[in-house]
Amino acid sequence: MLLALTRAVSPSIDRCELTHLARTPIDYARAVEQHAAYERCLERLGCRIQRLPDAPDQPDSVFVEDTAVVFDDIAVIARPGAASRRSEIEATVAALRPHRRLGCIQAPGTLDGGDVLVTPGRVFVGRTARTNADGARQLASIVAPYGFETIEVPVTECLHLKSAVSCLRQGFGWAGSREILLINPRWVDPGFFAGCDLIEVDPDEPAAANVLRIADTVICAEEFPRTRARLESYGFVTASVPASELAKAEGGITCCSLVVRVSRANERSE
Ligand code: CIR
Repeated sequence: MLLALTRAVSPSIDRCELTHLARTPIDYARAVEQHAAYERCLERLGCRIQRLPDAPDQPDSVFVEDTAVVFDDIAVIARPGAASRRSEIEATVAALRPHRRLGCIQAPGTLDGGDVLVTPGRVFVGRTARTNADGARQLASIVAPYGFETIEVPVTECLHLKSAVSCLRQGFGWAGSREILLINPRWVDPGFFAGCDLIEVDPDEPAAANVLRIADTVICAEEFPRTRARLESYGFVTASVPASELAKAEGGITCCSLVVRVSRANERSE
């Protein structure tokens, strides 16, 4: 069973952190509607939604992805690079504790979940304004015992690594078990992903690389139809959700959930 942790859009979203975008007005009601459509899409694809408690005073709290990285055997609680976001982790700790052993990134390390791309056996960590060398090193040592090699990837043109590259398929690619990634090669150097098959976003849709794979379906932002059509031409099953309002807060499709594979035993004990 897949559990998707989500969190309501905060009414203070207009005070969100911004790094690469200029501040433009966010239509709160529309953002709430779009977020509800996102949750419905996750449900349709088989996820059970668990909403974390509302956090009206935490402008960026809808972007739960940044608060943790979930593996099959452990979850790593992040230490967000933006100080304004650090208190968001408490709700994530409480929600993940029943399902995973927890590791934690400690000061002076910083790490945002949006900077971590997990593939079988390899974890790519974006080195950004949010994730520092110490945070990346701590993550590497927490996950090494579980068989993961960690690869640091410099990212400069966008907020997070996963703004520039995300997973389309894990483990069962076109050539045996190669990974297939969706990438904007202008935002991150494809050379770091040797051994993976890469599909590029449409050049007119630079922000389209952030997609979320649930089971066999790739959820894309409605605003990027060309990249979605490109994925379908490669045989991917896709779904789309409107994501224009949260994009003004520099959020994408992966950012609004933390997906946790939950065992039936845990399901019963909840
Ligand atoms: C921030 O700057 O932290 C938020 N305004 C956007 C975070 C988006 N999260 C993500 O890409 N994982």
